Amino acid sequence: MDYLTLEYQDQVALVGLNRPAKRNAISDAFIEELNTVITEVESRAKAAVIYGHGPHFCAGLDLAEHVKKTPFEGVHGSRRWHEVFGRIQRGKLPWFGALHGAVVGGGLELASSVHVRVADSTAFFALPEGQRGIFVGGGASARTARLMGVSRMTDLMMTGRSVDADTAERWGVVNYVVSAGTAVEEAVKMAARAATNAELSNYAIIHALPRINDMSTDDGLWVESIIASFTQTSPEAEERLNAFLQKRVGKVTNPNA
Ligand code: 1HE
Repeated sequence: MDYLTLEYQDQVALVGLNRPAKRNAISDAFIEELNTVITEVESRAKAAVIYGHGPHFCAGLDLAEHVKKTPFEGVHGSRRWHEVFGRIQRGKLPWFGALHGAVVGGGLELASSVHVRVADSTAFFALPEGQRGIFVGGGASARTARLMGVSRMTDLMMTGRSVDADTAERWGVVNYVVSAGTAVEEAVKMAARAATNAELSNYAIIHALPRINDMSTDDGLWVESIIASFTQTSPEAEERLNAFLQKRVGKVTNPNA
């Protein structure tokens, strides 16, 4: 592989963006390799972690390649990013992002496609498309705006400013902030835990929550009831419910204890 590394720790796949000399900037060939790796990961793992090699998570779109494209090639490129990132967001597995350094432009769009984001204290977030004379094209207007809100995204794009990991956490862009250099380790622990959930529950979480979020309350509640009933009648749910009732598995932990 030219742009990615792939290894497994038990049921967790670790996917590393591996073009550090160009700050993991994403070219057309890079996105195709990511697409291939997603297929491979879905066939072998129960959860995945994506992270960046080198000093940054990802500097976004490969601007050297992009500058030579026609507008129509630009549309196709954007639509391909949508397809590939969509396979992460609405695929078979929970994905965890381990973020450090620059998480900018298309790098933030990639990070917005995963399900849980863990940033270390070196991470910073920006959408410099306005300054580059372009617009977001890898899903930020739909995904990143849903995380941080349209007003904050407008601010980032208008002013070109960067925000740190604590601000990103306050804005709902990242779920956890951890100390420098520990994001991968923490994300792998969380992914390993998620890998032990019922596969059907993980699938429902990934697919139902964002869709219900886009529905009216009334439609959302109806869909929720169908999924609740569908999951609870599975043999795996019966086994897991009985395991709790027979005290064979642990209780929910109390964070104040
Ligand atoms: C790149 C790219 C890139 C770095 N495309 N080559 N993204 C941006 O506008 C972010 C542009 N990048 C930066 O602001 C900085 O590179 C970083 C803050 C991310 C990192 O800084 P630093 O000092 O660690 O690295 P550097 O010296 O700036 O970059 C090292 C090399 O990577 C250098 O190439 P070199 O041949 O001179 O060594 C850079 O040119 C190259 N490089 N970033 C191509 N993005 C689907 S739509 C999505 C739209 C977007 O993503 S727009 C935002 C693009």
